[in-house]
Amino acid sequence: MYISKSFIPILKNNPSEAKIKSHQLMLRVGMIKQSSAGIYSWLPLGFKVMKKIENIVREEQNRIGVQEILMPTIQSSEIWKESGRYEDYGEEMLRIKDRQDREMLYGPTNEELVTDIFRSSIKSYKSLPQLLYHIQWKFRDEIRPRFGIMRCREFYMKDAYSFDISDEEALFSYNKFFLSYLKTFKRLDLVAIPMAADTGPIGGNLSHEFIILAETGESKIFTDKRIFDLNTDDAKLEKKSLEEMRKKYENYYAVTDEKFNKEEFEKKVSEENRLITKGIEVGHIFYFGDKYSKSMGASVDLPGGKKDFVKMGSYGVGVSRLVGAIIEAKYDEKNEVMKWPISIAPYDISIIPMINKNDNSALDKANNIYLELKKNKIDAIIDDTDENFSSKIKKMNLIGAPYQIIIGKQTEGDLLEFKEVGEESQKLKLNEIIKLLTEQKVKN
Ligand code: 5CA
Repeated sequence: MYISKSFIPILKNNPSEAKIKSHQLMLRVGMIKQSSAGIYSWLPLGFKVMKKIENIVREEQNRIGVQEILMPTIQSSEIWKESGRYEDYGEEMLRIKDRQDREMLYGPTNEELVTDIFRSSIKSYKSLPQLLYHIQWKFRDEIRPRFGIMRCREFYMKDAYSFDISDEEALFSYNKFFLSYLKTFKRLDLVAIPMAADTGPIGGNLSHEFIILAETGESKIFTDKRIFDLNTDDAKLEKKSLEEMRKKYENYYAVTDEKFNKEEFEKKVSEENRLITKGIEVGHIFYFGDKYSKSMGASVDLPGGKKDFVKMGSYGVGVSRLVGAIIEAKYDEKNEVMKWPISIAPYDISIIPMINKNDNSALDKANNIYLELKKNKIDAIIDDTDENFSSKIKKMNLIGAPYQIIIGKQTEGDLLEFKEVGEESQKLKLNEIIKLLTEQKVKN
């Protein structure tokens, strides 16, 4: 991409309405544009990052055997009346009437709709488990939308649903998602901690929020620091192994404020291991047994001829929120430097030529490098404008490609000034840069 042709509307200064750094950067660098309170358009840079996050989330869902579907955003009120949530959901639900005066709504979540899909086709325990997911826009008429896309009204979510024959099997499904979430967030270069949490309007009595630490987060958390040292390396996609993995995490105290108990915290966690801080909820998983299957009549035939209601769970990832959460974790606000993890960066590398009047040699060189990178599937952004060098650097630091090639005084022959953002620059040949980036991309 050439800066001169791009739609990346960068602002000179931080927008005053943004209170947290992710919101500041996203507006500053033109990733999003507000269209009304809590509703945003995604511009090329923001959209590109979100799509890459979506893809990682999708790959990790597929890896544990969840099947992708796509349900609509607009739902009929009837199924919500069956479950009893039409009234319970309250003002957060956007209610709409169609021309026949039928009550419709913009889905805030999909337990009812997916249960309706399930019950129309699956009749026997032999077809279980069923694991389904979709990635779709949701609408919640939040009373106080804030912090840009972090708490907005229209947002992009991956929501998955599991259907099982028994509690035991359902917990196996729950644990698969537990592991899958840890792996997903790790690929996004985030440390997300599973914390015991309240279930709110979704229901049930088992639930974990996946939280990343951030001063600007809205969730207050109480945890044992040692939970940060755990990993999932030895977990296999088998019942026993997954149980052990979850136990390993649950051994350490980690709760959100709704579940906080001071006495228990102080008893279980020695003083030097206590951490009380704030975080951002990027995922949330729930087990609620037959809450929806019973009220909506979703049952299957059991082996002995009897019938029973299926046991269900639901599993959400805030795909659009993750864009902001990653910025909160990675953006150096003081120096105005963003470094996206290579797995989701809008561009792999930026090329910054120092262009002098009446001399096109730096731009020509930059162009050739750009084409060579493209041939090698490395996505570069090149600043072909005639702005001064320091504003070019500033701009690229905000856009946040994790690597830079600077073509200026330091460039001698085929040795290029190459820099990983935040590190010292070094002199490398183009083929060495290609090799390094290709390795990084494969690894991530
Ligand atoms: N049906 C369940 C699981 S699929 C559900 O809706 N869970 S949830 O309410 O916890 O939402 C899942 C994730 O969506 C949250 O963890 C959060 O990351 C994201 N999310 C929820 N509300 C908002 C919002 N107002 N703005 C941005 N992201 C949100």
